[in-house]
Amino acid sequence: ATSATASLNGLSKDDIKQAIVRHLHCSMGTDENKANDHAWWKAACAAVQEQVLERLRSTQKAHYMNDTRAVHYFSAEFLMGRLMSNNLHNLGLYEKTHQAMRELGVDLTDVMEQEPDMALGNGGLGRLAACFIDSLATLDLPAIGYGLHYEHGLFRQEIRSGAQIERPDSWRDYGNPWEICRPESIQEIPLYGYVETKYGDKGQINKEWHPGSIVKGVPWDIPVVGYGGKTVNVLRLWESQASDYFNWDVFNAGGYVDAQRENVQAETISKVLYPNDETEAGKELRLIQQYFFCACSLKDIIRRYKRAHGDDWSRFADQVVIQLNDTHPAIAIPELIRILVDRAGMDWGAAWEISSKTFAYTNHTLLPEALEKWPARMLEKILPRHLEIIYEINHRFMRKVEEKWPGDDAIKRKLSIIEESSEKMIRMGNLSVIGSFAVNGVAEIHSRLVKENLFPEFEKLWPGKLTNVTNGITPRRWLKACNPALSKLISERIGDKWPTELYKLQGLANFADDKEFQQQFMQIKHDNKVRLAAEVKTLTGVELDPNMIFDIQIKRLHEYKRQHLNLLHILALYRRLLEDPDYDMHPRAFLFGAKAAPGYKLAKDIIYAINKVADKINNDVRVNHKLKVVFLPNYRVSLAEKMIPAADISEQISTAGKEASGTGNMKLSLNGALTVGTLDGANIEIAEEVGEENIFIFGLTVEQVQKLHAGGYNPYDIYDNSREIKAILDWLETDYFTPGKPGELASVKQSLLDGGDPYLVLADFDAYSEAQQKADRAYRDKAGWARKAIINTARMGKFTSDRSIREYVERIWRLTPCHVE
Ligand code: 26Y
Repeated sequence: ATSATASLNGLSKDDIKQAIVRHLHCSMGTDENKANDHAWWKAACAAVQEQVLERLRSTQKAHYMNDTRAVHYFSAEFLMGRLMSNNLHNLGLYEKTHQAMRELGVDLTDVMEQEPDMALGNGGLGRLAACFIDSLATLDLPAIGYGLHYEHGLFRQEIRSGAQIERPDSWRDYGNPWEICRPESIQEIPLYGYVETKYGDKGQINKEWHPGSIVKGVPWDIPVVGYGGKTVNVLRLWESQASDYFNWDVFNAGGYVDAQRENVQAETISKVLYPNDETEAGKELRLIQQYFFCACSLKDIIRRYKRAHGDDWSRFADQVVIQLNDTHPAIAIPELIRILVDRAGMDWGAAWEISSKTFAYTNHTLLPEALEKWPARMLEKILPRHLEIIYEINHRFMRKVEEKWPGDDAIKRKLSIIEESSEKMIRMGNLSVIGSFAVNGVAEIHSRLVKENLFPEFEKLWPGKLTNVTNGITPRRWLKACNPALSKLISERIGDKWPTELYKLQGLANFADDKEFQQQFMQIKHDNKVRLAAEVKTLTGVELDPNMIFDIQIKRLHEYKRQHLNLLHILALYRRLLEDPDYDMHPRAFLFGAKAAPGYKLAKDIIYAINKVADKINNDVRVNHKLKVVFLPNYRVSLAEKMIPAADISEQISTAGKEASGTGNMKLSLNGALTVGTLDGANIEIAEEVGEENIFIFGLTVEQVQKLHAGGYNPYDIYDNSREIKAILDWLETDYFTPGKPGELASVKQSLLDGGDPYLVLADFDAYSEAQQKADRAYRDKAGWARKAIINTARMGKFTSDRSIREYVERIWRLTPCHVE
């Protein structure tokens, strides 16, 4: 066994073989001769799951016996991807299973391609949750992830004639072998209806919510295997079903209630993941989704707490900490208060004391359009009691604000949970800050901006409550599993402890100038490029020469992420090559992967423009030996795992101040890609780690961006004064890229001129072009580039999600590990 963990695992190759064949026979009802890859995959999963479930039982027993404090990670999204390879690696069974299957005449890598991605998330925030639960299990921390069991995850993207088409994602169509249904833990969740005020005999007021509708929450557990295979935590996802509950209140109250009554089609609640990120749609069903999974999860937590502590609530906040992944689960705050006040009969002060020591909140964005607000009217209809509770929280908070800033109504208006616009809105960010004991941003610069710009007065009210925890990624998935050749090379040089002690990678810096190591490192990169080129050929028909620079931008499509800046630069190169066939550049392939929110018109237009430009360039024999452009359809975790190991250049080019952190930037750099990036999010911290000679930083800083906007930025000034920019933008309006259909790409130009260029694409263009030229020159120095690439890998130790989790544990969660036998 090559891995350190493999020796910990008693299973032999023959045991694995037997288990797989047994499942082929007994679970799949087929045999070695008839089985196709899908059947092999299922049988192999079942064999692995046996191991997983045994460890799950020991873990749960250990947690129960120790009655440990645990973190409950509430997230509307968990972007898990595939689990097979990850579980095998974390159990230390990968090599043995690979051999076992080879002896059975099947190839494990082919078989693993059968697994659909678990795409229950949009992008960064959802993938972060997945990396975090991996680290929590690896660090033997008592933790549970809570979320929604969407029947359909993020849509599957097809590209037809260059345009994005959305198709439903069906990750469970043929059954998901990893999940376990737990009907014994079903919950009933109330919705709609009205609140009755009751007066007690001592003059006290009691509120009772008479719901108009009840839905059932059915939990599905996905085991989360820690590296080393000792702790197996769970991700518990709630599926909604119609309730057979007969609602007596509704029945007895008669006509009045009928008027209040609303029927949700219970099954629709967990049907589909909303494909928007960063723009809040304000849809009723989305609010119901949020409340549904929070209410189910809280009931689950309280049931478990009561099993150990009965009706004694005094230790609740010692045992339970709930992390809110953005404001999406913020409705859990009034829900807990409701349970404590209305159900447990606690007075407000005692309930607030508990609740405000239980919740902590992570902010992931400063973009105003991404800050969640719900119409008070909508809350009143769906969750009437919660609206009352929010008003009470706000009322008491406003008294505190009055004490601090007497008579200052402007500050009150700003800090209030309630926005008094034409339609009264509930600001979930404000609620989250007020209702939590800790608030964090996700990278240094982002946390500073949260403090200075988003919630400045909150910092004065509660000094120290706002902090930073820089994001991280799990090196198990994002290096060990996805880049096996590089992992092996690394282990040969520095030992095999790096997956859990990523700072050990700095040992590689000693070999940065070692010719043999450089050659091995770059050969692996080359082989990964060959493999990706084959995949690109299959998916798009485009042929890539692996000697080209592979320049990769993979992330959701957003104006602030500026895929169109990349596109403009590609057009500039194209034009330079047409004007001067000897234009000096190393051949380069630009690869994109991106999904656009289905309702985001300009984002879809940018995808269309990339595809049309790609078509033209790839078929233009004058340039296509030097320039290729590929848009890979249906970007997702499993595709990222193939693209990232093959990247030479990582595009991280958001407008400074807009990208909270980024995590793809870390994955690419870890795999030896060099970043072309702005001083934004975690790029700044990556630059600090790798040193300025190993990264291509360009563009406006946050302060310069603010100044430019304040001074009245006019993109026409740039357009009128730059021959190149003018030519490129005008080119987009012709029918050069869309023969016979001039104007099809005009919206991109339009957004950058009459649209005001809100993300300063034109303002950063020249600096970007220069940085790209530097990267091009640097690449031609083979040894120099190898050195830089090695240093990138060597300096990524900081960005393991284990480090992020340790910071959460020390500064926010205060957990102690619980070791499992
Ligand atoms: C309100 C709703 C429409 C919504 C849904 C999803 C709003 C936002 C999102 C997702 C946001 C997201 O993924 N943010 C990203 O979080 C990453 C992890 O912290 C960051 O690295 C990344 O910069 C940030 O854009």
